[in-house]
Amino acid sequence: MTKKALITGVTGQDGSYLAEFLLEKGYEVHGIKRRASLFNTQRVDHIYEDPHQNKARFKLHYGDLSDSSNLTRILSEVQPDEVYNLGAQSHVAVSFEAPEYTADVDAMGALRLLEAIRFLKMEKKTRFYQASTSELYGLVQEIPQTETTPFHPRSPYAVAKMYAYWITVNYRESYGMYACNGILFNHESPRRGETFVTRKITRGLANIAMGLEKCLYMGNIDSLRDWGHAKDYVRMQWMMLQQDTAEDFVIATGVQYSVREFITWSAAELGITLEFTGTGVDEVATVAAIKGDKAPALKVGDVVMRIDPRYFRPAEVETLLGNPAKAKEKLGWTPEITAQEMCAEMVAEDLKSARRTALLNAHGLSVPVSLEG
Ligand code: NDP
Ligand code: GDR
Repeated sequence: MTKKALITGVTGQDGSYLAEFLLEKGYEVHGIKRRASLFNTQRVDHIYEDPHQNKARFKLHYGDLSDSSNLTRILSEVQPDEVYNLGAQSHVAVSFEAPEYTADVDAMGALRLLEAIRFLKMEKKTRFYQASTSELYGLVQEIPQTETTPFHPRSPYAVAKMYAYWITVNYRESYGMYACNGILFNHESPRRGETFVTRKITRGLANIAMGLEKCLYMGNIDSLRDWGHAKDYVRMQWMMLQQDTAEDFVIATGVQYSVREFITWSAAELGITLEFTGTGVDEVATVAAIKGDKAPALKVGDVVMRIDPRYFRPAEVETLLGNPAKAKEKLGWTPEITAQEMCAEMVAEDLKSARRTALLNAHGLSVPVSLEG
């Protein structure tokens, strides 16, 4: 029998990699996409199959985590063996601007799915994965963080995700559901949203190298993160649903770097050596040397990064470092792609795209570049 999976957030970074992974494993994959005024399926267009063909194994449904009736109907129609709840307002800084919406989607959305599974009496059939997060640790109580480290969330996003974490545990304990949390540390890829810090840096520097932008404006570059590759992390999401009993796992690399280091690596991928001078809001990064021809628009002495306090958060998570020992020991999982390899892949993809835009511009086909975020 072909297994069926339902993915919320299928149009996002993780959703797209997970859909590819499950299709390769032979699953029939159903995804929930939101109605938008423009196409929002770019990350999954390459696996889209014409629904007019009987054999299509990848199917999209309109829906929203704020709409219980819609979620209940989709669950009832699809009858999935596995539900991956990846949908969320996932931007920490934005959650300070839209806290109520974030709570509705990120906290109540998880409850709506769990309750729909129970209402439909699918709790013995359907396994549930909740996309939990290292942001739960917030003001960290222990280094490195494990499955037993106490939580201290530091944003409306993290507080909402804390509700989702506990309601998942609660449905497991109350109704015997196979429901589990993956406590995932930051994971990135060329498909990462453009306003998260890694992608903002790789895309911004690639654009600057090609003369499409002048300068990167950053927030707290002293922030420390444990960055992995999304491809490695979606494999683990699936593994967590294949065990005999449901358990929660930390997924991390166990290595930590600063945002400043990520900027330095990204610049190095473009042949640029940066010099950081000044402190606090006056810190800048200047081009100290250039090798090769990847950054034709730059010269030594150009300032390519400044600090803009607009990107500081009302409460910051200064440091995160995970200990994935349980995942290694119980599931045999180890990440395969290092943060530096991932950075190189992201810069290469963003440089390709910047070159394409620069080429079009050179031929008079002016293409605006989005700079907000
Ligand atoms: P993305 O922001 O790339 O994707 C989020 C997805 O959720 C998108 O498909 C988005 O749709 C969808 N979505 C947003 N709001 C709603 C809504 N109201 N109803 C239904 N769907 C909605 O996130 P990632 O792929 O990076 O992350 C996946 C999940 O994992 C998220 O829950 C995130 O909070 C969590 N997480 C992520 C980590 C990371 O480092 N990436 C680490 C730990 C946890 P649209 O495309 O239309 O915007
Ligand atoms: P995070 O990711 O908040 O950890 O949440 P993000 O990449 O947004 O920030 C990481 C760190 O970089 C600092 N920073 C900046 N961040 C952004 N976005 N833009 C900037 O200009 C900037 N300058 C410095 C931030 O302050 C922060 O310390 C991500 C999301 O994917 C969540 O959904 C997920 O749960 C967690 O990772 C784990």
